[in-house]
Amino acid sequence: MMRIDIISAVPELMSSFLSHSIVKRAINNALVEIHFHDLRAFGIGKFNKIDDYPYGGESGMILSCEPLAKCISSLRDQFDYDEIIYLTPDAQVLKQAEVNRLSLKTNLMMICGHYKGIDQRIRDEFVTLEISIGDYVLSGGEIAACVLTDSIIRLIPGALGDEMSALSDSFQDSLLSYPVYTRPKVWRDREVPEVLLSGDHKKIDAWRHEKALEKTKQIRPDLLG
Ligand code: 6GU
Repeated sequence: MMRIDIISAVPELMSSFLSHSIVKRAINNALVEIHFHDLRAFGIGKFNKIDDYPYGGESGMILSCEPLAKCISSLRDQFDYDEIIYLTPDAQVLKQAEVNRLSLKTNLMMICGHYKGIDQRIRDEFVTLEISIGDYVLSGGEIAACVLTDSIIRLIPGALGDEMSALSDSFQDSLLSYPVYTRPKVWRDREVPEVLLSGDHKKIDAWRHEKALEKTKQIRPDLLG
């Protein structure tokens, strides 16, 4: 069973997203546990303060060391983490290969920061892996933690159900997905490609590979190296 602990100042942003669909089934089938930890509970003083102004000036607030350290330490005392992950735009961009690797782990911790970040010393002291989900800026790490969690959990054996397979996903073989069709055969004069109706699975596989290659060349040539 995998365990994911997510630290955030706004955990309620994630609980709804991570209690539906494939993630919900994985939780119900005891494949994974997700635990949210409200950083505010580790805040300092009468107002449970968790952030402060950056040294050197600049706008925005930075998550302070002590509340994060207390929260991370309390978890680390109880569980042996394979990775302590900080979600941040100033990091390596997440790729499917890394998701595949993380899906084999047992205990993962994820830390969500304000978009201006967390004190560097927390990164130096605790974080073992830093991940960005793309070259754009979000207002916090929570959406990124949902993205990472979803992408990992759907790969746990049993999460997808027998009728689905992650092996045919876009990116799993460095190609974008081929086009797919369902009934009816003709819709607004647009026909389903003949080959898909042929029943010839060798021909269908070849067609799909060709289409995937074509699409990848056109819109993501960087994936072909
Ligand atoms: Cl992980 N966090 C934030 N705040 N923005 C991002 C991101 C993460 N990844 C891409 N943009």
